[in-house]
Amino acid sequence: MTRQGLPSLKGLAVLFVAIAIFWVPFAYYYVIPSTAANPASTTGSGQSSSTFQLTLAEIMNEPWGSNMVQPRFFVMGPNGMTPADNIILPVNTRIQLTIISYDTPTTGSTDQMGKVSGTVGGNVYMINGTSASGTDMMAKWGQNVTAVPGAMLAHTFTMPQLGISIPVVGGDTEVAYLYLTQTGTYSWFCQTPCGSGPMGMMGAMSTSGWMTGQVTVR
Ligand SMILES: [Cu+2]
Repeated sequence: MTRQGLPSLKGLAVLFVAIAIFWVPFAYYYVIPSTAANPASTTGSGQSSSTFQLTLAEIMNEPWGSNMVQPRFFVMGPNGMTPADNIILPVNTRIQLTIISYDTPTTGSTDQMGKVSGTVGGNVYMINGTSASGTDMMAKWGQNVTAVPGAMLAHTFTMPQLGISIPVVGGDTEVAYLYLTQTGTYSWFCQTPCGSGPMGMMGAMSTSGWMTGQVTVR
């Protein structure tokens, strides 16, 4: 039995090695594109020192007035969370904009509002799972998108004079790259009707540092 079993074991080993070698080019094919799609690897290629980081946190239920809560954007930086009423950005510099949302979809958002525009590459890298409720709203944990459905949209970070709009999905982190070539002061605002009042355009939507503000490029 033993003498007869040995050749078949050797045959199995040869087959195993052959299968392993067969898969090498395919493994290469699959690993390389997924690594290239990761923004972290593109910033790690010697350009990180010249990349300006802007991180925005978007939270729901911030007290507005005495008896109302509203969603609000904050700038996250070395001084903690500060109001986003006047965001300073450098001209002619690669900007990594990260938006971390702790929120849920806004009723009345449209597919048109969910379109990405004005970013480097025309897309936004979306990472799921930052929500306290842990809602996984998209099929993948990270992917580049050029638009999100209105039904998923919580807010947008839109600078129309610069042609830039980034959809903000509740519970997601978004990473976008910007490159601004003109100085000046521009307005930013959210497009979704996320404020108070019958049209959702009051409260946060009409208060600087909440769902609207200025961006100074210099
Ligand atoms: Cu909003």
